[in-house]
Amino acid sequence: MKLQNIFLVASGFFLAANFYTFSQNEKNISPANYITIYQSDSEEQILEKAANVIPSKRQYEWQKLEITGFIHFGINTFNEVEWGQSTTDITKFNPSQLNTKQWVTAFKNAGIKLIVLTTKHHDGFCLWQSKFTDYSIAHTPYKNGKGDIVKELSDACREAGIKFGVYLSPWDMHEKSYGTPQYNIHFMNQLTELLTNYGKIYEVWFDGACGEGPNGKKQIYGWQSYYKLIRKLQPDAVIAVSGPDVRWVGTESGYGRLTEWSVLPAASTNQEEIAENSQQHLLDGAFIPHDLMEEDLGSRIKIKTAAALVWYPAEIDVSIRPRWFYHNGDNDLVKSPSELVNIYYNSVGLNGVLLLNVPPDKRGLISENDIKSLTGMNYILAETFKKNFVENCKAFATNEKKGNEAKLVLDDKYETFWTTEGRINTASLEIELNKEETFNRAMLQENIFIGQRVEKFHLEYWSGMNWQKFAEGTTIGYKRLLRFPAITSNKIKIVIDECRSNPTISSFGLYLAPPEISFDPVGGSFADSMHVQISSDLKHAKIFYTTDGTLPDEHSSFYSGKISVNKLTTVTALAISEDGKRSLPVKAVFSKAKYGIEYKSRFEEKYSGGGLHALVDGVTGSKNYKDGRWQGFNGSNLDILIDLKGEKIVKNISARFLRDINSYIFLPESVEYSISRDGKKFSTPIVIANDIPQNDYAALIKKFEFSTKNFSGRYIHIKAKNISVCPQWHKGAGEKAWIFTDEILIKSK
Ligand code: FUL
Repeated sequence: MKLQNIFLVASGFFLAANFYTFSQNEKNISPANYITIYQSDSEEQILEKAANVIPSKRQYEWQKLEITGFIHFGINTFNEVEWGQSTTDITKFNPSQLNTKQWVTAFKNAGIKLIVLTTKHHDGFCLWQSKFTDYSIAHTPYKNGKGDIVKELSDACREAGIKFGVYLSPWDMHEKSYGTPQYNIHFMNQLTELLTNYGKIYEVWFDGACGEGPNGKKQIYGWQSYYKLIRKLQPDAVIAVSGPDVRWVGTESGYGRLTEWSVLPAASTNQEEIAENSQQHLLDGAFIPHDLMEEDLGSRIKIKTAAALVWYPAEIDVSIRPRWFYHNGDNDLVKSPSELVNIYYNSVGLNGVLLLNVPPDKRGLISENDIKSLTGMNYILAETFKKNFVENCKAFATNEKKGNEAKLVLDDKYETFWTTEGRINTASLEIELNKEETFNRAMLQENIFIGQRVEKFHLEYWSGMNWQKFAEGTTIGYKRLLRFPAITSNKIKIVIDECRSNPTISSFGLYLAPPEISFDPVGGSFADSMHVQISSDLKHAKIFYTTDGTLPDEHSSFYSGKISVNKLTTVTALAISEDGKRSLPVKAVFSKAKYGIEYKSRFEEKYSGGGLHALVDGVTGSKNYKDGRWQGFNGSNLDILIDLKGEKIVKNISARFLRDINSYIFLPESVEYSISRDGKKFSTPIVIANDIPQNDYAALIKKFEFSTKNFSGRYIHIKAKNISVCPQWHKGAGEKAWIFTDEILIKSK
């Protein structure tokens, strides 16, 4: 049977029945979205069944999007909170420059193909003109109560050719009927508004979160009715997270599993129940598996004991900022382009779909830092994947099936694929490149129309003398991306080491990413002078740099060896590879110490802040503890001695500390200053106690400062008292607390 036929059969089949069971004695397993396992099935039969579970058409269309966008926007944006309250005053909602076209452009330029909007978050505030509540945009100053952001965004998406999806929080703190059967009607009414008034909807996102405490309201959600309604009104929409089509990957870090199966055991182990509900199972939750945070969801061990198997792929949701909603204090904490690229490799590159949240600010715009990171990410990915070195090369397989030859892996078409004759579970395919090429990224795709099958594979290159392994992995699924140090060769081999049935490989690619720059040291402080080394991961890339803060290009100084710096210097470097690809420019700051410093307590190497002179070099950090300027003390105090290099009258002194309790970084309890002429006899310490709350999640920098007239001497002893362990109310209760400091500022004469 030809592939297209299989897909038509498969998709038609889903539309018709959504479900298929086959008789116990049937040999050829028909592909289906859900396959029952019988107690009499042998392990081999179970594997064959697993290999034939396939996505529904809507699941497949969704998977192909690869990167999707999330927008958290609402009354929380204006109060700078993550979860509002049932009584939050909504009249503060008044974005002054709201422009959904700007949002869509920012997402589209980043390669994002679908946008999901928080139409109603847990606080119950609705971004559209809902007839079923007053707690909506209609009762805010925005456009004199005439605004409708669901409309504005869905229109902007349509115009830009971007798909649109809705997040509607099942948990509703404000709605009076919440906790009663009446709420299900209310929820369905709201769902109906969203699914009928705004054009085509491609994703409905049901959050599982509910913060009602032990005495809170308990809602029995009418999931099946919700699902039925969605299928009726928007049959192409996937239902995500608390829904049957798309599963939460289990973390909010942006990183999926190294082994990510889209074929999972269905939760119910009661065969009669499954049989009885055979037409219903996708609607009644029988599909929802166990603990989604578990590392292993779909291995052979897991499927062996399953009652049924279902296609249930992973979505990886993560925010470009530390939090889902916009907070002013997070502006320095926007993930960098390279952090986003890492997320891409660990989500899309691990058989998942990335759902990247970029929250608009109070103006109603996506802010500059976020756009810069998105643009940087897109630049790196577009440059990396623009040329596939194996396209139209020659391929030979150890075994190939007529109509599904090895060469189809290289034709840049997802639907065509290579497979073997018979159900074998190891095979290999050799590719002869047109000439020797240098590459450091690889991409593999399985044809998920047929199923997800590969359990283990590796890649080899021909060294001129023998085959050398250079990359390996477990599952492939829709897409697997691999990164490795650059290799130059003219022949490579894909080896499928273990497979659940005959492998079906759709596509393979080899690419060269733009060069990456590294500094040694990465930046930092020195006493007199310092040597700086710059390198690129690509051997033959040329490096250019500036030392005046401007952006380098190919006309800037050519880097030919170590640079020596003896004053505060910003070095910005750019690498250009042999094939003309440019790195993003990378900056490093080198600073000269103003005073001497001696440590009596030790900072952690990982957070050295730029070394032994960092606290007295005049350079401060941002609110991002990872910016290389912060020195971290884990569980211990900061205890230092500063040498002013001569007797001085100190008029003002302060030490800067960071609070970022998300990262276990607390302000010190107090900071003590004492002074001495000879470094032996010190004045009675002046103690500056912390006077601001620790239990606030917004990152903040605080100066522990004092001014005086009679503080003179040469040596200053500074001691900052760590709270030592995270407090009881904190998620890290009992674990070591950090203090982070970046600078001691001294005014003297
Ligand atoms: C969670 C919610 O509680 C957060 O506020 C956010 O919306 C995130 C995507 O899902 O469960």
